[in-house]
Amino acid sequence: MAAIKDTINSALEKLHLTGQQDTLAREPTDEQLSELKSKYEKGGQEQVFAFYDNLSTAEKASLFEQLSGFDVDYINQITEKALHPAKQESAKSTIEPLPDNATSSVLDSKEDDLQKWYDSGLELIAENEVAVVLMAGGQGTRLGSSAPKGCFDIGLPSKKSLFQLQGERIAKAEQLAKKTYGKKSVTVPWYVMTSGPTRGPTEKFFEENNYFGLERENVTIFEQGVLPCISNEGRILLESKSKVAVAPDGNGGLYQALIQSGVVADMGKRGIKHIHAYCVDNCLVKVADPTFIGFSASKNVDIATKVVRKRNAKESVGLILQKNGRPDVVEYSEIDTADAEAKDPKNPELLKFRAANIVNHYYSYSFLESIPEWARKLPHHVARKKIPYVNTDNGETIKPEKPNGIKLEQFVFDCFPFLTLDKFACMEVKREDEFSPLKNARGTGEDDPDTSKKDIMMQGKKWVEAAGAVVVSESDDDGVEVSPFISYGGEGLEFLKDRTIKAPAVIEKED
Ligand code: UD2
Repeated sequence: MAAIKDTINSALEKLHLTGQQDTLAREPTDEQLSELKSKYEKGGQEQVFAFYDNLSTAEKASLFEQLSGFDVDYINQITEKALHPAKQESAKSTIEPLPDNATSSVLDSKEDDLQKWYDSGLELIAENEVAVVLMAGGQGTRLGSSAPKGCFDIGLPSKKSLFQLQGERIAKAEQLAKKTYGKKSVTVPWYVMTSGPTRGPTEKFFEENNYFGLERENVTIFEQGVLPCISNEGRILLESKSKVAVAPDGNGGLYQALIQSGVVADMGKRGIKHIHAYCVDNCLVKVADPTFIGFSASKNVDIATKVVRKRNAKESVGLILQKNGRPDVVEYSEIDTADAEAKDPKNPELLKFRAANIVNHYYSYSFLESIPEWARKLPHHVARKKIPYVNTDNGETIKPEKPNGIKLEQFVFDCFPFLTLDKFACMEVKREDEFSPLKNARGTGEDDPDTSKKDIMMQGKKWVEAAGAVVVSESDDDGVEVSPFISYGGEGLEFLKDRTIKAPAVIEKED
């Protein structure tokens, strides 16, 4: 039998299959198979081999490869913690808003502080010390789109997608730094994290759009990991007789992925010191924001995060706060109502916890270098789901009516408590300038394509009016789209002084 397998494997090698997705997995030898089987049996997960003997050679090879990629003990350990969380800490963990010295607010910062942060951040970009990481592995379930969210056209006059807006803002930041600091060339590398379902379509979209004018070698698309879906009884579920049911491991999977994909190593080779990581669905995001980079670098922190004022107690945002004296975030899906609705004792008009997370984080390079020391300590959160699976007793595929299992995901902000408060900073920014997430399908009326489009058009209108132009429009909803190539944050629009602009309009040329 072993001889036949060797013949098959050498035949596969001769096929010279190229490309990651075409490489056929190799069928295991008998000893490889029995070694893996015993690991799963010891871990009480032997059901994943229920149909193995009747699979085709290719199916055996791909199931063997998939199962070899999992650490059964680690999966059992995180499953146990997820299904049977340790009793709540004896003293209910004390959550408090961040202390004033850990936060700064653009809303009430002095103009010269903001200018100082902007200038120093732009200089760091000019020194090629800044990189950008985009989290784009989420699937737009609530949006109702099957394509990756970054591809979404929110209906701007230019029809630009979120990815294009973000790519053009990077190009503009490079150009501003180059011009201001007289550099021959400036590069802000863009690392785009995708997941299994979003990788292919994202790569295709970037190719088709010629990387939005950026140099191909400065744009890296990498993939986050997956975790098996688990039954309510703690068993790994099969999606088919030859495939384990898996799901992306959450945006907290970013950290392992940054190491395993070689992104941190590449940043090191390029001399990167400051990293901006952000959420794909925020159409107003200031990618590689010089002010945020300068602010964070000046505080010499390992992590900084941008927040906006929470809209109301029910808004689906995490809350940046301190827990037991450490920076922390409580996700909207896990905060209890009393805390969400608590009022500020000094000002009952305001929510006590109002620093809303907007997935907009700064990291020092040295912090990302330390990922291997703590990545496995990052907790997993449980999402109870209806997960189609194969009944390993009779081979039947079941589409459950109610949640029959859990998906385990990590949250990107769960490493915040690994820091002491002096290595953490928080910058409050204006929601209208910096946060308009695309979460819901058109027509929802909140955080949907129409609110995204409107927020961009209103921002552009504010910019051109501040530059001295007059905007005329039939309806207040008509605004002005200003291309990122013309202005990053409202600067450089003097050429529009005394111009009359008929909205809706697009400003994409300096003529
Ligand atoms: C996120 C934040 C929440 C709040 C809200 C505001 C987390 C864990 N929660 O909630 O606190 O800030 O956004 O908009 O950050 N992603 C991946 N891989 C995954 C899952 C998500 O890359 O496996 C990316 C996703 O593409 C997006 C970002 O992470 O860029 C946030 O994901 P989401 O929109 O699903 O998170 P949401 O809205 O539940």
